[in-house]
Order: sequence, then C-alpha cells, then structure tokens
Amino acid sequence: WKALHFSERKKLSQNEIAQRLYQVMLDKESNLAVAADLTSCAAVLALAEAIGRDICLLKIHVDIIEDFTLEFIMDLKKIAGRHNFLIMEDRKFSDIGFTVSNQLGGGLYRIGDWADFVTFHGLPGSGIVEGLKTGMKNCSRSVACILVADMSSKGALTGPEYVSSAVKIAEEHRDDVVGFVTQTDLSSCDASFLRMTPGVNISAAGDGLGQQYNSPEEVVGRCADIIIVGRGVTGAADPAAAAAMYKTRAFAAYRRRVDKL
Ligand code: UP6
Repeated sequence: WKALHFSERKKLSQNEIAQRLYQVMLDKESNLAVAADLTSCAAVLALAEAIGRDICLLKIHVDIIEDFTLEFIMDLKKIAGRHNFLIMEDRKFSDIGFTVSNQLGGGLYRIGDWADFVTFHGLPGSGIVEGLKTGMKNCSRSVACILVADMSSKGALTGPEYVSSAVKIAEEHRDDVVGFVTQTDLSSCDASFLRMTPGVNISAAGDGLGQQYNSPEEVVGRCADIIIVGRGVTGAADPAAAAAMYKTRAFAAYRRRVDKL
C-alpha cells in the first residue's frame, strides 16, 4: 500500500468521509493533522484559523475544553468549511457497545452530530463498532471510525498480537472503520485504510510523561499517511509557521515514498 498515490487510495476506499479526506489531502497537498490540545474554545478557534490553510484534519479532545458549547462547534465547523479541513474527535472510545452508543450519540458533547472522524480502541472486541453504529442512529449524520491499533507512548501494551486482533475488527467493519492510529505500517491491511501517526515533533524526543517523538520523515517513511502533530505546532512561538513547515516536510516525505517504491 505504501507505494500507492493518495488518488489511488481514494478510489479503493468505500467510505464517503474517508474519500473526502483523501481529496482534501490531494487538493491542499497536505497530510498534516494538528492535535489542538488546548483548553478554551477561543484558543482552539484561533489556532484553527491560523493553521487551517495547511492542515487536512484538526484533531481535538473535546473533554479538555473548559468552556465547551455547541456554538463553539458551529464556529469550528465554519472555519473547517472555509479552510477545507475535516475534524476528528480523539475520544478513544473503549467501553462496551451500549455505553459507547450513548457516548457517541448523546451526552453534553453530542460528538456524533459534528465529528467527521472518531477514534476508538479495539480492546472491548467488535461490539464496540456495533455500539458506535447504534450511536450514529441518534445523530444527524454518519461518522467515520479510526481504530487505535498501537500507541506512541513508552511501554504501551499494544503488542503485535493485540494489534493483529484489533486490525481484524477494522477489516470486518470496513464500511465504518476507515483507518488506524498506528506506529507500524500494518502491512497485512489493504491500501484503502488510512494510517495516522502521532508522536511527531522535530524539537523533542519525549515529554517526560511517556510520549515518544519521531520526525515527519521517519514516520511517513515507516507507516504514516497522515502525521499528527500536537505541541510541535501548538507550543511553537509561531504555530502557523510551524504548521507550514510540518506540512511541507510530511508531504515531501510522502512524495518520496510513492516515487521510490
Ligand atoms: N495520541 C498520541 N499517541 C497515541 C494516540 N494518540 O500521542 O498513540 C494523541 C494524544 C495527543 C496527540 O492524545 O492529542 O496525539 C499528540 O500530541 P503531542 O504531539 O503534543 O504529543
């Protein structure tokens, strides 16, 4: 799969939201997702406005925002529309199907009404996807699901056996599960699945809390279609300039990957 151009990958995907993301990546020549791990609505909106031009995807953790309102989501969607990027809520759902159906389709955040993508863990088994699909029935639209296959943090328990079982869940639900958060290339999985890789920062090796960083070139060469950069952008003196730099480096690395193989 690594040798295939995003336009070929788009044709292989059966999911409309994943196809939209591939198209955004092609149109903007960007395979950069930024993790907007900020704690106020205003800060997330200001960041989205500043970096929107350069990203294909904005990843948020809605539950760290202290003054969350649904108006904030409407404002964020407007910025996403204007700058042509999609939104992923990195909720990492990880409970039984019944519980995740309520977490996706209800509660204060109503994630299923606005997120283009959500993340989930395979730990509970395939019932979690059934739960997410049930939750979507209470929502105004469909959401594309991204399975966290393995993690960037030191000592993560997501060993090879776990990963290969988790990946099977995705393959069995390919209408709804369109990709992975991963550190490895998941070579047994076909080319329609997106691979997104966090733990990318050119200025640090870690964060003192278990996070481990690599460069854009390293992760795109190894496994990433999309790099996910958090503090490398949000903590930079000039986040817009940092986003532009990560975008250029990640897309150049993707071009080298498809040209070389
Ligand atoms: N994230 C990881 N590693 C994973 C999965 N997800 O770091 O295996 C998420 C974190 C954070 C972002 O929840 O939002 O990616 C990384 O941020 P950073 O670049 O500031 O470390």
